[in-house]
Amino acid sequence: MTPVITIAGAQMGATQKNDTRESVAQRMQHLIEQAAKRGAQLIVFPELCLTPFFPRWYYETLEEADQWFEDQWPPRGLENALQKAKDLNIMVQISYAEKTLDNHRYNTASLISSAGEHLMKYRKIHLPGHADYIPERPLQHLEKRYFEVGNLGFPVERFYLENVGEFNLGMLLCNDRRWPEAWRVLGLQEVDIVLIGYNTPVANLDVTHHQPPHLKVMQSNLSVQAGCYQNNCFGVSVAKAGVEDGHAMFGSSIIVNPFGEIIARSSTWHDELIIADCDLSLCQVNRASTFNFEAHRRPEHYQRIVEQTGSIRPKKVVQA
Ligand code: CDT
Repeated sequence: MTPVITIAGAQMGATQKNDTRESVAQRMQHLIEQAAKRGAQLIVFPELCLTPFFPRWYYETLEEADQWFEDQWPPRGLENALQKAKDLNIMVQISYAEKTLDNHRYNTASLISSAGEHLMKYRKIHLPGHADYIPERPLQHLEKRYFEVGNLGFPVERFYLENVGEFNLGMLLCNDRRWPEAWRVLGLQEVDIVLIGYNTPVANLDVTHHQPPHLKVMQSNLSVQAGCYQNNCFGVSVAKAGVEDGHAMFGSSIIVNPFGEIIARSSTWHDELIIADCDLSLCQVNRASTFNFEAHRRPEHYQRIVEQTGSIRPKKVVQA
């Protein structure tokens, strides 16, 4: 058996504040149908794929933002799209704002089997931005206000697919992709495929230094390419793109192989599929050489990674 899995990244164009859930679900269903037609066995949707990226809006109370949260499974309005995925025998990953029965709120991704069962959940750990309204900022990024830090760690689960065999799968959400620690925790569980949904604005949020859009795309790609190369895995990094209620997001969805190469990329700011045949045997190449963790890692020298959060400058100044 050749261990090849065909994976589709379903980039989504903008979703406006007034778009209905029905219209979003129809777009997702269309992407599922197209992906299945093109032979995909797994389709990956962006972060917060059911709604606009609402953390850019300030609500005084958490309850006012509840309109953007899902408190049932499957999420409201997705029944037909998920039934279609089941009929077409394709696994689906969706991401959404989750409100639990005991009132906790998370930025969450769920993996659904081709038989329609909920297989696996990840709750975003690296929440960017701030918790309070900051008047000087031209653009708010209030993920720290609306979400709690994920409480599930970075899980990797082992799955079996006929015609593919066994593979190990993990998930990250948006800002997580920029943190090597997150990738390494997945890599240490021998992850073969990392699914990543994101929403990244084109606008420069760092008020002290202008970073043009091309640089921001480069940094996003660099993070995923390095994560895949250094951890011997495929990465499927899928954006919400386009201008959402006046705010542009850069899109640029990619699929990356374990050598760090981009093997598929989007070229629009609209709903668009990117597809790649991912040969999982490639994950073994550097696992047996450069990145054979057992042979080469030196965890006795990595204490700072887990003992320290912020950086600490050396105390002594030496005349250079
Ligand atoms: N959604 C998300 O995590 N976006 C961030 C932008 C952060 S700007 C404060 C990202 O890392 O792409």
